[in-house]
Amino acid sequence: SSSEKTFAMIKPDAYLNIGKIISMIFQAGFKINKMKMSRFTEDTAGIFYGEHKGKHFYPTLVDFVTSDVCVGLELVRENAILAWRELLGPTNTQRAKEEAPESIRAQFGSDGTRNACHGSDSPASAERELGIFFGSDSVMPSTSLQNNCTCG
Ligand code: YYY
Ligand code: MG
Repeated sequence: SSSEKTFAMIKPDAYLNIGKIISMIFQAGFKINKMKMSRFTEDTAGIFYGEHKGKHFYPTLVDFVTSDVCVGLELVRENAILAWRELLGPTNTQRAKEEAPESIRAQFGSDGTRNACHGSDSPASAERELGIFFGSDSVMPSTSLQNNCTCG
């Protein structure tokens, strides 16, 4: 089947482990098509995590994700969305440690909120999240820059 895109994001707690995480990404056969380091404003974090507004953990989540820089990546692979979520492991770090000790969240997360990385959960989420993090073509058309990495 054909290749798929997903949005992956290294959260502020995993910043120091970025090298190891990127190695795992290549090891798993992904191509990194885009990568950008940026800090969320509260407003943009609210849009990004809009589906969680009103939940008990929402304020903690927004505080955390705006606390420092994140590194967003556009990953390309066959079944990229599922494959990246598989590499992430369960949302809760403790559960990840028990059920998937090799996973990114097991190795680099620290609790239920500080869980090292994000991954889109569907093609629609991937499109939406990539648009939020990397911006839209109306400001800087992607054709004005080359994006043709052939490594990895
Ligand atoms: O998609 P995923 O990141 O695995 O989980 P979501 O249910 O979408 O939650 C987004 C984000 O919110 C999660 O990565 C950590 C945080 N969170 C939390 O702090 N407490 C919870 N009980 C559930 C989620
Ligand atoms: Mg989610």
